[in-house]
Amino acid sequence: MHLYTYSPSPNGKRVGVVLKEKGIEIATTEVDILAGENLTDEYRAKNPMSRVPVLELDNGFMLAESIAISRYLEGLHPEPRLFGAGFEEQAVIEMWNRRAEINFFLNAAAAFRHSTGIFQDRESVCPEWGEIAAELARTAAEAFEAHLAENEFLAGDRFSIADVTLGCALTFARNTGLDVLDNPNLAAYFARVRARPGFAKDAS
Ligand SMILES: N[C@@H](CCC(=O)N[C@@H](CS)C(=O)NCC(=O)O)C(=O)O
Repeated sequence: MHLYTYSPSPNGKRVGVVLKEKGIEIATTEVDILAGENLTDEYRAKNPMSRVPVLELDNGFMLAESIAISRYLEGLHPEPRLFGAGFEEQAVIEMWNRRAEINFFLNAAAAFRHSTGIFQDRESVCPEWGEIAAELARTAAEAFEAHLAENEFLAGDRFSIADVTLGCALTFARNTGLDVLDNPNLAAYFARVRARPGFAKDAS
């Protein structure tokens, strides 16, 4: 297997956290998305969406999407179980992962991309959309804040892939100036998540 990623990016981090949690090491090529290395024909042949990360499997198949990659890694290395054990637990984890990704992570990313224009070489930029997305991310953070008053992790008392997503998204939001850690339950949760082996220093 070979991983193509940009480790500092939030989706690069999601896979990085999963690898660390499971104690897996994979040969890795860093693709500098800031320098546009993901926009070349050579990279697009690996992923037509031109995004990182991509996991090249031993049979040559190019597996993109950080959650798909994480599921594949869980298949190879089941412990610790990040996607849940039975169908009921798996369904609850899936629900929280999608909420973390769709309601918070994607809005935090849009807020950054559209308020800074960092990728104006490859996409249209709409600063007003950046402001709206930041507001949507803050609203989502309030829903997580209420849920975390009663729960240690998103899907209950066990760390899961949903926490990998929200932990990486909160790190990204904090690093890009979207402050939602004034929510006390969310701040305490963030500290718990970042104490995990997967979030050790170089994954942050
Ligand atoms: N849904 C994809 C999203 C991948 C994605 O958006 N990756 C970002 C880095 S976090 C990227 O490659 N950005 C480069 C660009 O937009 O040109 C996943 O989960 O892997």
